[in-house]
Amino acid sequence: MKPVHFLAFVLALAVAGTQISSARSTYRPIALKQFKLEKNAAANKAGCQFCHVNAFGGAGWNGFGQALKDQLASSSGVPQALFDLLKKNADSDKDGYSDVLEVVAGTLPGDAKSKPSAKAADLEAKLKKMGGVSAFKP
Ligand SMILES: [Ca+2]
Repeated sequence: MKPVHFLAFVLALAVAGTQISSARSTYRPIALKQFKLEKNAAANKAGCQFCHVNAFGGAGWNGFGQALKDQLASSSGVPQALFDLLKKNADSDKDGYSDVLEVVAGTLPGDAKSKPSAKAADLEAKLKKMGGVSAFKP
């Protein structure tokens, strides 16, 4: 590879890296803080797969990510959209646990393979103790 080609390659990688990290730096910290996700929670460790199919983000959203994209059209800003989405009490990945209960458990609401080990009734009791879905209000 000629030095000029190598330089172009490195530059392309840097631009791609910036684009990939831009969504992460915009949405991910908001969701982690708003959803009070602990560092060891599956949802925290999963990185971009909280919403994206791909671990590094980009096109391809899971059920929760697609629902968030749709919600962003009618909510004002990301935090409000996240809250409005949880209030719908939907089960984006159809694993039997609503998105809000998965947030309480720290699992991925858009990945049916990631689901809480606790019973839904126990998670609902925990959510109620937290003040209900309002615990995730921005
Ligand atoms: Ca679910």
